[in-house]
Amino acid sequence: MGTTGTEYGADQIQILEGLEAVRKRPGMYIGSTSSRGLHHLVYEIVDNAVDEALAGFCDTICVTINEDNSVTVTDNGRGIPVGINHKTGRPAVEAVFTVLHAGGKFGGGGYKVSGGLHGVGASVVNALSVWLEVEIKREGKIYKQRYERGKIINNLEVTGTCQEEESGTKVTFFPDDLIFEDTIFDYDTLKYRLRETAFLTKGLKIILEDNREEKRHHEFHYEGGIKEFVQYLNRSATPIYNQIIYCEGSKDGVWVEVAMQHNDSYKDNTYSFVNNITTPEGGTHVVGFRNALTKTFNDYARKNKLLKDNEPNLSGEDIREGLTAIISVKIEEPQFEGQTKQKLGNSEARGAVDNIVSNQLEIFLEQNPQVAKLTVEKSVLAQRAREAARKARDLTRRKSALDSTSLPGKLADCSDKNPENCEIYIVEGDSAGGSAKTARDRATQAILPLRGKILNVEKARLDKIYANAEIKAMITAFGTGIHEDFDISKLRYHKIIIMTDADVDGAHISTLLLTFLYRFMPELIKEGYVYLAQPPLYKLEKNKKVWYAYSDEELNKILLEVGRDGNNKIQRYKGLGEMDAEQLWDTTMDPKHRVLLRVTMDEDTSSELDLTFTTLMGDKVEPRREFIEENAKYVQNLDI
Ligand code: TTJ
Repeated sequence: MGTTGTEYGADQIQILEGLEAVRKRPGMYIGSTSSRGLHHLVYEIVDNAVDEALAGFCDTICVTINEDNSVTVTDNGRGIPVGINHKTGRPAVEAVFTVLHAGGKFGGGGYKVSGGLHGVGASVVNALSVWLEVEIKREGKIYKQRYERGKIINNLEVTGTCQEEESGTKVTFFPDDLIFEDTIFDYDTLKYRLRETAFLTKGLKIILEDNREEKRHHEFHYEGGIKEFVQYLNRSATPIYNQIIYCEGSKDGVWVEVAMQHNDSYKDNTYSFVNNITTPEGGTHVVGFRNALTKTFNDYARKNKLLKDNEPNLSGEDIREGLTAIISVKIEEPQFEGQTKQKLGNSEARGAVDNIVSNQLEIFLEQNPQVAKLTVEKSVLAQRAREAARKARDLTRRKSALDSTSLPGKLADCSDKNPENCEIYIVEGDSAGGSAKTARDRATQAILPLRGKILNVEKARLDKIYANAEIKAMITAFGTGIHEDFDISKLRYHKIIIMTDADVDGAHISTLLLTFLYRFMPELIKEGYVYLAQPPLYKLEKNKKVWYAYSDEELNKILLEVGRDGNNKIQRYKGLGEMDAEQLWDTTMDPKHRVLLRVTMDEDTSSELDLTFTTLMGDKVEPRREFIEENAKYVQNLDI
């Protein structure tokens, strides 16, 4: 057997056709060819190593972004088997990288390999890489094989020796720029996801390293697993008791782990995972959890006279007010449902989670009556506030203040009634609002001026939020309604553009507005309807010619071009109000010249995004300072 060159038999031809299909329709296998799909490549490889950790044979995984932007994933597991498969006559490892496993995650169909929960992705990653190399340490030998765009370049060969007891797998791949729109890995995206993976796999150490220009390094290792995840998510909040409630067990082939703790905020902050993959749309596991929580707390409250006979039951929403929870299930053959295949469908998961949480939570509450008392008291307050909010909403609904039949007085609406053509500018302050009203294209651009700082929805209960004038004006103008009435098909503008001053106050107002949209109308962000306007920072005039600069770098570039001398008068804009209508139109509102940033969210790391808002908008100063320090360099990246 030679070490290079490969003879192709019928099996190999079939394999090549399989991987060719992946290259033809990559979206079917990794969701998309955007940056999200690119990062999926890393998760697909890492998942294989995580499976080895779940099987109990590996405790450390290293992920390195190399100088050339290739990525290396190493584990200290048993090493992928290298023995010859009797059927194919080829080493087992070869099949891992060249045989496409049935279906593929995003195309539907099963995707499980022997014992592991993930681990189909390696051949997909191989197909979508310019090159991929695997190195395996096993039984004193080091084995290596290389592939290019999925094709075997050389047979598996022994390249050296290692300690007999040493073992592990190392995979390096270079993503294909013929496939991906962008092949540059983002360190933070990997950081958030790998931290989450480490939380979900207690005891596993994950090391992340960036060896490109800017060297970075993180280590994630949580002996407490999801209990530490809940602590981490609550680190900017104020818990109402110290304990983390924890339940685990297995029933009908479903392994269940739940951790939770209430804080003094008003929102439900529950994240659910199936086989370490986030399920933003929930599913049967979440239904089972909610059932158990509502039933157990009500039973306890009745039995211990925390609720009187004449008082109504607490609703699920009441009990989940201020709850931070992680629901993690592991299941051999998960069925995903819904449009985006992100909702767990297996009915056995509902029963398993319900049963395990009910039994263990009941015992926990008996043993920790103080936790039960504090939670029930908070839930009763939530119940009253919810009732008040409902009355306020009903009242305003009757007065039709929240539907678009009576638009807010401050809104200067556009004349075009086709939402696809229409934009609404949400503008800070009346004076900037005035300029914007003069400047706008009346046919398609509506202006809604807001006065001063808007309400911080992280710190207010529902009744207060719905009573807030600025928030009511936005809801009415958008036309979508809110809460159970929300209907995105009624949206009156397909661009919602936040326009604030290019200074610290402006950034704060933008964040408050985004927080409101993220918490109350996340669909608007998910569907890509929300934008940030980019007003210029400087105006430069010379010989009657005008330039605008949107950053300091841009200003310097322009100065280099036109020459810096006494004849140009540079003007620094302190706010939108300093621009006259014509300048505002030219620089910020004219669809032909303006720069708009679309606000997007990465659902793969949504727990991190949530934490960003809690940290930025919450009460605690220290986590906020840390967050800003840690992210100061990256805040120009307005992708939230
Ligand atoms: C499979 O069952 C027999 C013993 O070895 C098991 C196995 O394949 N383990 C394994 C796979 N450990 N690590 C991997 C792996 C690691 C990386 C980084 C990438 C891939 C594709 C697999």
